[in-house]
Amino acid sequence: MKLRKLMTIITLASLVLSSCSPKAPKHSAEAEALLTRLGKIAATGHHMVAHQDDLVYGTYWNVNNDGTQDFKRSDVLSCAGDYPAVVGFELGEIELGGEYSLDSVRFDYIREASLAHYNRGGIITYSWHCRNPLTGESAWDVSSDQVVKFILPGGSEHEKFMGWMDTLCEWLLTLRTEDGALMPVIWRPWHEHTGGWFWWGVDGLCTYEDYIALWKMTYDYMVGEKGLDNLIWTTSPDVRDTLPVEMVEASYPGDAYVDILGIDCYWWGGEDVKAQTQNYIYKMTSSLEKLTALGKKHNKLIAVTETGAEGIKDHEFWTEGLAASMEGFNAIYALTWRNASDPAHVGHYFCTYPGEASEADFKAYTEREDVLLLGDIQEF
Ligand code: BMA
Repeated sequence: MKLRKLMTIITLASLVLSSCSPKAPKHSAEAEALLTRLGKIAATGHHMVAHQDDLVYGTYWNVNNDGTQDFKRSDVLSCAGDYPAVVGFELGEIELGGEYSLDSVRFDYIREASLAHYNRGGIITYSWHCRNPLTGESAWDVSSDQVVKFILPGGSEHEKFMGWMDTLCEWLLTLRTEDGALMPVIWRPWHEHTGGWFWWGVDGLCTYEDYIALWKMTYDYMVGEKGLDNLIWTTSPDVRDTLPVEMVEASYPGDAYVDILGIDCYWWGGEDVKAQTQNYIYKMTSSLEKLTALGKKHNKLIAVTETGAEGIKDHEFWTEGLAASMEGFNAIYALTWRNASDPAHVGHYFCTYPGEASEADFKAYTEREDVLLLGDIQEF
């Protein structure tokens, strides 16, 4: 009798405990539906084409000077005949409360373009190169290794930073679909934290504990305080030479705070472009192998949250580099970075555009069965 009573107490206690430690972030019905959709895509082993800022500018155009602002133009559409399935936008400097992002895109246009893409059946992801709250300089200002400490509760910049968070959240709360629901978004804060180039990097700029505290504070404020349960929380460490798993695990906020495990992995430099592509394939495949194992361990989807080759020196990068790297994995998308349009960033493009040397190869890549453009994901 006594033993049975004890067993009942233990069972009840473990039930209470497990309900206290959720295995995923809190989600609205729309966010949950997006996750289900992403899970179905993952199961096919196919991956979605994704491009940063695709609907607001391209190498030779910018919606600022476009006249119509109907968000129909896209370098991917011009070259592949359809939009990317996933479009990324950058919210850097939203925290300052101004009209323009750090890349000179009006936040109003980001909202409208996001909703236009969502209404076409597409998927949206946001990154945030948040300014350094200690100095007011850019996200790349790493002059202090105390910034994260200063903005955590009790820190001297906590209030100021929470004001920034509030400004960000108020803007995100305006992302309403026609029926009034918050548009679901793949949300990728505090990215490339395995590096030492953003003030939140764990490579010398903040401790693992402080990084985790920053992530949880961000989550608790956005979801708990502001009710932004439309976000799909996504980590995106830089892979460096190959994914630094120990670093990634040591800075992991926990299953209750993360939905997707991503990686940022680029093709960089080198005279011998084909050798560089082989190096890229190694970085991608070795990292994706490790990410797959982490995904299984934590029961999370995986993605390539940023990739590409600046200036696309290897004109077969798409089929020989990217497609070859993604094959055999279940990463849901590969997001190529932006095609900058301003004169200060000539050559800063990561996707093709009409007349660019890798255009034909890009088209061939998007025509592969395992590569999904916007039209291809409508069945999911
Ligand atoms: C970087 C570069 C910058 C840009 C930033 C945020 O990788 O493209 O020019 O300001 O992303 O979009």
